[in-house]
Amino acid sequence: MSQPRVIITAPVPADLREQIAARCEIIDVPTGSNLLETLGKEQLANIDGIICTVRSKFDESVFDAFPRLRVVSNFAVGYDNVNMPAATARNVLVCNTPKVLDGAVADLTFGMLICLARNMVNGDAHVRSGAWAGKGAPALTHDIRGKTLGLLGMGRIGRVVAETAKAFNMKVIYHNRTRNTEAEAAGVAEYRDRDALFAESDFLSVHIPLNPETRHSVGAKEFAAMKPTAYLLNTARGPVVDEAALIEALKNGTIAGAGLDVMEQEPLPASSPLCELPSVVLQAHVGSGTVETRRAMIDLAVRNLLDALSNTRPQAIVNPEVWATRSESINA
Ligand code: 8YV
Repeated sequence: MSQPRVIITAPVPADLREQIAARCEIIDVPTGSNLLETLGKEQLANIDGIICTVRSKFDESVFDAFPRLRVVSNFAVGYDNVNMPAATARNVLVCNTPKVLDGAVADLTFGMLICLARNMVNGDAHVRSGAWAGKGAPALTHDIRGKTLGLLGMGRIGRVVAETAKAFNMKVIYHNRTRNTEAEAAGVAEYRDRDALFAESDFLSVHIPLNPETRHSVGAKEFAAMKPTAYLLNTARGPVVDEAALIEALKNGTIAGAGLDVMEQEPLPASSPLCELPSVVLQAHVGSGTVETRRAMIDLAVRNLLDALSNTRPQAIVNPEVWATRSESINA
């Protein structure tokens, strides 16, 4: 039997690439390039699997071009780049990389939170410019201890952020579609309804996935409900926040500032009004961007791909119903 053919359009280290090459024929595609424009029709028709980043979009028309596709292994925990109903309807297994990045994303969330509360970006510029000698130290900033951190979303990442906040003696409140009674019982966070979450938080951190229901779900109404001294943090997905409304809220002083690792358009153009606002700390979608975490993510993504192609249940499946049908037909 011929080897499965797989597209690699994610950064795969040499040792893992060898593992794939031992069992599959590899077709390399530069990360983020349009698959349908890069590959010929015949090549597309013979692909069994793909390992990709969130920059590869899978809508109906893309799936239609891959009639043999059995697995999309996403090098990410988020899978908003994949039309899930379309994948499931075509029996394509979708895998992701949960858990291994929780700590790194929580750390970046806290890094931005402290940067904002202590005005560290401005502090750095103040020292570099020599203003310290002339004007003295910059204005006083604010404590984070004793303040309230509100988490919109209490999945795995939200939970690690909550635990981290406890080490800073913060009060943690959360809102989630389903209550996390385990986290509540462990004393990690108190539940609030959505309106109370926005009204009470000194820092409001977004940890929900992007889908049609959550797109722009944090907007003008939510900012108006927040304290004028409060900060927004987003390490989830840019389009969850209505960016135009956020820019307005920052300009008008409706809220005090924002820490953003994700934006509506990535890479963020330097011409964005966000780049002009001193109350904003910006990062380049690097929540999971540490050597250790990215290695753990790609280890898992490659394992997911190879398992799916050898009919072994992958560790992290987004649409287990596809696996159930597949294993039924294997065992029949
Ligand atoms: C990206 C992410 O995967 O995991 C996610 O959902 O958004 C990130 O960790 C990362 O940029 C690698 O592509």
